[in-house]
Amino acid sequence: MEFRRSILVAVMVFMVVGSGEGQLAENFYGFACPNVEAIVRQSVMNKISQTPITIAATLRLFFHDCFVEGCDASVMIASPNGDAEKDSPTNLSLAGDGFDTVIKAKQAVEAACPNVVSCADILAIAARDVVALIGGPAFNVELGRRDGLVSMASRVAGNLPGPTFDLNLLSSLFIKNNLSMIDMIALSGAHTIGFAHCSMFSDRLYSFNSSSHTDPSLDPSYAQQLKRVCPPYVDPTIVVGMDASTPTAFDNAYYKNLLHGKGLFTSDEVLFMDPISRPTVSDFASNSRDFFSAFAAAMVKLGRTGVKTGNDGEIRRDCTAFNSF
Ligand code: HEM
Ligand SMILES: *[C@@H]1O[C@H](CO)[C@@H](O)[C@H](O)[C@H]1NC(C)=O
Ligand SMILES: *[C@@H]1O[C@H](CO)[C@@H](O)[C@H](O)[C@H]1NC(C)=O
Ligand SMILES: CC(=O)N[C@H]1CO[C@H](CO)[C@@H](O)[C@@H]1O
Repeated sequence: MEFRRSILVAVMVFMVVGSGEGQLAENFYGFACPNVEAIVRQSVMNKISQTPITIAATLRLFFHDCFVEGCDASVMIASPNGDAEKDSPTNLSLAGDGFDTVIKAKQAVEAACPNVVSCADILAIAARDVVALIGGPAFNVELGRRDGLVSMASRVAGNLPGPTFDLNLLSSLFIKNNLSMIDMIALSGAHTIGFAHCSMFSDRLYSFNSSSHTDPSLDPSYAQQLKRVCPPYVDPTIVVGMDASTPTAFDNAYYKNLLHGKGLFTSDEVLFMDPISRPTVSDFASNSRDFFSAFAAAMVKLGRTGVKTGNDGEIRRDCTAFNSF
């Protein structure tokens, strides 16, 4: 009787563990690769010390990965035919340093624990680390993602937001990914760091509408400043800091700027212009703790988007290529 009961308990424990297999967990690699987070962090720090651009590049790469096919490192795939996700025109501006961060961290992880940690998880850890390393919120990252088997340029369009989006377009795209309007406003705060090419906002300076060339929601002196850096027919490689006041700090200045007509994209400024999202922008502008906790919570939710777990997908050996090829 005792014997049979212990078998029953063992079977039940097995079932609980078995059904949890399909979920993300903070200690997912606790047995298989206990130091994975320390290894990635060290690799990310080395990379940042070589090129600080790594920080913004890695954070943006995570977002683009998650919104297309889910957080499954599909964005990392390199195709000899130039038709993978990262080859889409919307990716034109993804900085190479984000890709390099994941490739280097994967190499460091493989040296310690071969074939157990996914590229998708390494990107999620690296994106969390870059935020904390420049003074943003620190938070625990959920793990257990598997790498995807699909990466197609043709599947990017419609899944990533554009800089001219209004609140409805932004909200509906984020809601499609199980992210609320507050998550969307908090994640947009990622634009407190990083750079944008002039072409991303030049319509606001030179061709807004038939009665006004300049977007009237832009602060006039900020518009003048942007026109100086981005004259018509500017060199397409010229970039502008997206946070006009503290471009290299992860802080709530992004929201303070919006209050003063200094959001770089329409999709930034609209968060303050629209009365529905304005109260959240005002809160984040006056209370950086509220911004930090909302940002951390939204990053965890972003990291759950369309994930493959359990036996889905694969653990890629090389982040830029499917195992089967
Ligand atoms: C809400 C809708 C969003 C829109 C319309 C948008 C659009 C853009 C655009 C057009 C750029 C400039 C690209 C370039 O010219 O090089 C950019 C840069 C950037 N975005 Fe977003 N983005 C959005 C949300 C996000 C989110 C959710 C994150 C991350 C959590 C993010 C992180 C970044 C970062 C860090 C950069 C700077 C990249 C660099 O300096 O290399 N963005 N974004
Ligand atoms: C141009 O934009 C301004 C500010 O948004 C608006 O008031 C005006 O009606 C627009 N004009 C046209 C012709 O669309
Ligand atoms: C959103 O959540 C639902 C319910 O948990 C889930 O079935 C769906 O896959 C999620 N969508 C994304 C894009 O993660
Ligand atoms: C980083 C990266 O791979 N960028 C590519 C994005 O897509 C364009 C083509 O649309 C490529 O030229 C870039 O190399």
